[in-house]
Amino acid sequence: MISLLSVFTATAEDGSKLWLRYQTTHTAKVTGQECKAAEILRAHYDGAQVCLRIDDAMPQDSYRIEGSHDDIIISASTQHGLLYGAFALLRNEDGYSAPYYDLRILNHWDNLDGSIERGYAGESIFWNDRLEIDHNKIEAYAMANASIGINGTVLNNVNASPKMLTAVYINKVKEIADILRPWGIRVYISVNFGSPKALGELDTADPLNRQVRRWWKKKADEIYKAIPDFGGFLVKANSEGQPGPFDYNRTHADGANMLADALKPHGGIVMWRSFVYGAKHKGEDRVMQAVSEFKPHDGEFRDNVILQSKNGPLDFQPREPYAPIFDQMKQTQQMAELQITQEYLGHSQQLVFLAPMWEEFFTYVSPEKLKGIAGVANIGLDTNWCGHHFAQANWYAFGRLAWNPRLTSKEIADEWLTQTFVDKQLIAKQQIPESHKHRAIKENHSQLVQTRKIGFNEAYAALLDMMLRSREACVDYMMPIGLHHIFKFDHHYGPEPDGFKAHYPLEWCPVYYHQADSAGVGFDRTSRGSGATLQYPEPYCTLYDNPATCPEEYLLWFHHLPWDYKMKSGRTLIDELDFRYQRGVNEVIDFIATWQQAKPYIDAQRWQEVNDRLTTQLIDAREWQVVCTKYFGGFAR
Ligand code: GCW
Repeated sequence: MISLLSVFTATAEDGSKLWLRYQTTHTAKVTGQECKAAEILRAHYDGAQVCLRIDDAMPQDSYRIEGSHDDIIISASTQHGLLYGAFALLRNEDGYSAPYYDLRILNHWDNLDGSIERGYAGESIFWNDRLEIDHNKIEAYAMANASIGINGTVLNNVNASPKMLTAVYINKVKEIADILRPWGIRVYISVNFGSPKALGELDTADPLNRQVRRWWKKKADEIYKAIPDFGGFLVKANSEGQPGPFDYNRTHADGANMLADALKPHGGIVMWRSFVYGAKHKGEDRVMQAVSEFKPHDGEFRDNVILQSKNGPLDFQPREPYAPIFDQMKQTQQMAELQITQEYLGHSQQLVFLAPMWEEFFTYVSPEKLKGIAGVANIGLDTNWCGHHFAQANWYAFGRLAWNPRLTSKEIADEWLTQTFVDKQLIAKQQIPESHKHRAIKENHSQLVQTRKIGFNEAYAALLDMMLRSREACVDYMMPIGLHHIFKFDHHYGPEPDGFKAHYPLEWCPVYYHQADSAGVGFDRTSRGSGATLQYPEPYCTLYDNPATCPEEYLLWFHHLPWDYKMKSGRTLIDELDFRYQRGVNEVIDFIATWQQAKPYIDAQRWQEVNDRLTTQLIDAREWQVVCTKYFGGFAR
């Protein structure tokens, strides 16, 4: 009898392998195309033979897997398609698959000194003061991305150093590009709009100035000479102090188009961010400013410009309504920017699976509206890459959703959990017959019931459930019923509902966002208030404008309501707030119990590390609850 404990409890693991915990088999004879896919399958596929075939007629990056376990054919039009097929085969998938988006891009907010803005998993894997590139690390990074279909990466922070465009750094970008290329990953960089001036080469960065235009063209030529398949630029302009076209009384379109013209001959693109506030429409409700600023320029952008907007109109809060800019820009190509790193969702201390949030976004913004997806990475030099073992699931989920935005959170969580925490391959290798397997699980289950209460299947189901509930739990214990941005300045970890204007600018100020007073709480964004509801098309405009029809999860985002306002539950608003804060805390307690019960099935190191963080998460959740219920209760009671 094979002990299931030894099957499921792998030897010490530190998370460094991510979801790629393949056995090394060397059993498969792999014929056809010699490429990365062949190497991977030769090392890790446990069937007898695989043929890799190029079929020019197939769409870019798509693949088809046919045949039986021991005699597989993978077809694709390129080696990258074959690679995606190889990883799919290792996930036990078959059939045809094609990516929904051509642009599946990670954004690294990595600074050239190695620090990472909003990074919670150590220093940058790309940059350090020594300018040393760790080839093995980058190769492992490439493989992980390729395994989930990510095909582009922006190597530096959107708050970009002009130095990125100097010869030294362009050379480094080339070095990284050369490592990533065989894995189907293109490099992009963030550029500082003021670079020609900041580098002391010109005395202006005016996008309509001829010398400036020539400077960017020459820069693009220089980059493409080193990196022929370079992807293009990502730009944060006239936002949070970054330079931009406004500095010269020009428009976003003037700025973006100048860069687009420089890249166009080489096939490059410009991803121009719409995350702007306080520059032109100072004083206007911050969530409305992107539309105010960009809508007048709809239709003015070149065809190689893509407007990149965050999923919500504010800033990556645990819950926001979708950003109406996705509806408003009708003649401009758009991308969504999701934040994988958990800036506002507990950093790498809290277990929060983000796929449900992104799934929610796609129910409002139809995937067809977008040209591509960008995700702000949560990757650093930490051994387990992401700080929290479960934060790896967010990187995974991002890639899978960029490949197929119709996948459900549950499907993704299931895939990830199986690959990351369960040793199915080991079971298969030991060839336990299906019937035997069930018996083994059952016998073991009854044994474990006495000591650990639940069997593997139940533990697995509970872990899956924990992942799927974790985002809603976070919303509950941080900011339920549409509350937002009541974080501590400036690290955004922990509550500060009394944070007020004297401390920092209005647009970052908790009291500005919740507007609590003795009369009630919430931000009036209705047609009678700031008018933000008017930026939404029907049916949302009408739905959101009326508290009776506004979904309760967005209620205080759009409405200022009295403390005794009657909620659907029958509770008053203040009681409902208390109820939800408590519910959030209860969920974390439940996650801890789930993790305890799953202990027999999880390797020791990862179990302990996750357990430590769950303990922190509970302390944090309680802090949110205590601070916020006390603060709001002070007005209400
Ligand atoms: O979410 C905010 C962050 C900043 C970030 C900015 C942005 C890179 O607090 O750290 O800067 O958004 O998205 O540009």
